[in-house]
Amino acid sequence: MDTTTTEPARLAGGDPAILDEIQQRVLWLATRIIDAANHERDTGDGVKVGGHQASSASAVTILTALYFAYLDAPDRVSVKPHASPVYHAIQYLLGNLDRSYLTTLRAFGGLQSYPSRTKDPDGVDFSTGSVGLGAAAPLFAAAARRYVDAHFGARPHSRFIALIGDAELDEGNVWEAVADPATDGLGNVMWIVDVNRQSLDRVVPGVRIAQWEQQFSGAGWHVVEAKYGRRLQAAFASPGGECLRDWIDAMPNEHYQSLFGLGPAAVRERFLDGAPDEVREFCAGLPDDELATLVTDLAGHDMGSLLDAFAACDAEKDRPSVLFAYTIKGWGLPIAGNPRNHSALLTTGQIDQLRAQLGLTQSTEWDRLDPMTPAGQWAAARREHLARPHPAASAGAPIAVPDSTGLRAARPISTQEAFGRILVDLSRNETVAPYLVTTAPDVATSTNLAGFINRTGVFSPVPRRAWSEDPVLKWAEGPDGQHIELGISEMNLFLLLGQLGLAFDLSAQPLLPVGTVYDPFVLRGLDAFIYSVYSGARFVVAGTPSGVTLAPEGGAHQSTITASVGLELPNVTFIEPAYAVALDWLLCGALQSVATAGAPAGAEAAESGSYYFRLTTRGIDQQPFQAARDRLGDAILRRQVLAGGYRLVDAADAAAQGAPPVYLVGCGAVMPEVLAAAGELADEGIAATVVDVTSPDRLYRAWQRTLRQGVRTATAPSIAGALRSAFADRAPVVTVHDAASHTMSWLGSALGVPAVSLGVDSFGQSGAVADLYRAHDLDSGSIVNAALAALSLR
Ligand SMILES: Cc1ncc(C[n+]2csc(CCOP(=O)(O)OP(=O)(O)O)c2C)c(N)n1
Ligand SMILES: [Mg+2]
Repeated sequence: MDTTTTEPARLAGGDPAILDEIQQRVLWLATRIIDAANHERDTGDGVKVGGHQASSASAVTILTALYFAYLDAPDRVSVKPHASPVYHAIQYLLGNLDRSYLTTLRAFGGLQSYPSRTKDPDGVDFSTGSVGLGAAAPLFAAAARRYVDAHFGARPHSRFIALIGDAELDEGNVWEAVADPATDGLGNVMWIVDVNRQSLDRVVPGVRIAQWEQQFSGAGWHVVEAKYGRRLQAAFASPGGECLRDWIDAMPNEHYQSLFGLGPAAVRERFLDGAPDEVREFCAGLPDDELATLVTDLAGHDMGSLLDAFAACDAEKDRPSVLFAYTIKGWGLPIAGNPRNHSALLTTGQIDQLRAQLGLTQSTEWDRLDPMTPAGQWAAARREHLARPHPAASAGAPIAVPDSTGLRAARPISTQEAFGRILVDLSRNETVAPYLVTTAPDVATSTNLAGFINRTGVFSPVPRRAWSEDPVLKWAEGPDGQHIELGISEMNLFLLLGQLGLAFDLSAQPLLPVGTVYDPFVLRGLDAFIYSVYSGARFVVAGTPSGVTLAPEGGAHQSTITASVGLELPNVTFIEPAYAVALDWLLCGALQSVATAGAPAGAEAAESGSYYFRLTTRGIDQQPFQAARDRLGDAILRRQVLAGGYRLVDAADAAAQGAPPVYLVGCGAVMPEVLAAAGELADEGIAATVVDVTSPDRLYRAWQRTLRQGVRTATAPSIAGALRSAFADRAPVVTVHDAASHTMSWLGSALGVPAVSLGVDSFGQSGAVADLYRAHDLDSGSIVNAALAALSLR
């Protein structure tokens, strides 16, 4: 393990005194931004505003060193969630944030509590908030960059940096990311751990830190420590000083941490509590205040030590680096080191004192650094150094994705199989193929990506020899490969998809990322899924196989609530087609939308998010879809399929002749049972129209749009167009879905008719499809009974 040197700091052009002046101002502004949010804004609701002065303070030196002495324009940084005020203070001092924002932390339309790519005004590289994810995001962004460089030519060199809290290392997703071979060897990655030895509730036990360092080393990372500041290092090196290091190293974090809240005399007493005689002797010659300053001199607040450590990380070219920078939570503030300081706020009196201490007044407190001073000039120089072109300026013309691949499906086929065939077809399309990149957490073959992989190969930064010939799967690995294989981590899947889906911005290269995952395990990666789409990433994910239709696999592998998740997740369009050609149209449409990522306003697709396809392995007869095609024609049918639903069987004639009408509304794999039920009902003189819902999400959104429009303008809402074209008349509905019945139960309200919703509301078990459908009332007999029930509710 490396330890930073005691050599004089190399400040990359920044003068130590200037950098210190700047960091004092950063500390002030970050602290005051939170203070103003809490003490000067009347929200009128009595809810505490909050903000994290102590967490921010511990990161001030590190972030000042990064932005004012280290970063280059192409570098990208993830800032730990609770240091967002520090980030904004720095952007303000660099001239990238208007002064008016400084009093808007946590206000509507103002600075977000945690750094947000999509909501903050000052160019956040990575959103953070859910701890652990902000650490992994730059690592996967670097993996995405490596892929882009290999396929499209090298971009300007970027370093991908994460500043993370020490307690973030408790999150499992961090270790999943570190351990995956897809992130191996990324020498342009540096994680900086803000080791303030405190989490939210407690002082982090010292043993954790040693263990974390070993885990990084074991995963092949370069580990650096910036632990002791130069004062302490000098003391250690002085005659008799070695015992001081031993004593501090041996001291439990809880003991060390308790020093910060004390006055100088009390620090001596606490520090020497239990100390060996030689330590007492060494300290005897030091006055109290000097001793207190000395023993709390940590390298994470020593600019020179930090810059040396950054340089040590830079020097390591072929593996990621992690720097453990020891800091003080609440550094420079009266709440320093207090174990309960996570949410503590300075009082107005303490703020007044800090302001005066820094030589500021109420009329100068929000000022930028005076441009006539060396610090002001340095900030201006750094602003220029860090300026980068707007991403749209570097993006080329959007990728031209066709409306369909012309997929033919004569025999029964499942949506999963069709999905594989569509991707293979697109891999033959010269305008689309270069941009397609697939990824999966060890389920590529079982989710039908094998055909695509056979054509495009597996990505590896260097060619790898295949040792066994497989007649079915050609697992050729090299820099041209277009499938990125991950270990079994659904968090990694969604983090990588997210970063591939942000390559249009972070690597100036739009891609068409497509991921696959067993549908039940979408939930295993859900926080990363949410993270990625909240960040504005654009990708397609297929959850397959899904539902109890995966009958023999039993309850542990059968998804139920994923359709609701897909429907409800913002920035995601949820799609669950039953038929192969519908999937073809929908998947091409989704990729067309993803392809517009980063396009200038106006050229963007109507939906500016990601796509979640829920698919199955149940082969179903395609003839009914062909009949609908013949009846409606491709132009109309395609429009309705894309809008969310169409009439697969139209019983309007029977209804016109007096048969009582009912709608059987199916989604996905259950369509054969729905069609059979319609047939049985027709035999009993009931006009059962079958609607195939291809996207409950799009129908729901269309409905909500008209409702909200009505609410906002205080006018009577109309029925949404997408619903009107699928449901021509008012008639009771039965919804049938291999997913929680709740997913489509709103249709009754949307149409203003009685509704009976069939779906899977309990855990499944192993069996045949027919067994499972019977057990969950998805068989045709149950659907018929549900239709009769719905008719009786009229
Ligand atoms: C996934 C997740 N769980 C819980 C939280 C609540 N939380 C916010 S900060 C924090 C402690 C963080 O400690 P650390 O990472 O050491 O940050 P610092 O000491 O720098 O504030 C917790 C538990 C969160 N933001 N995200
Ligand atoms: Mg901490």
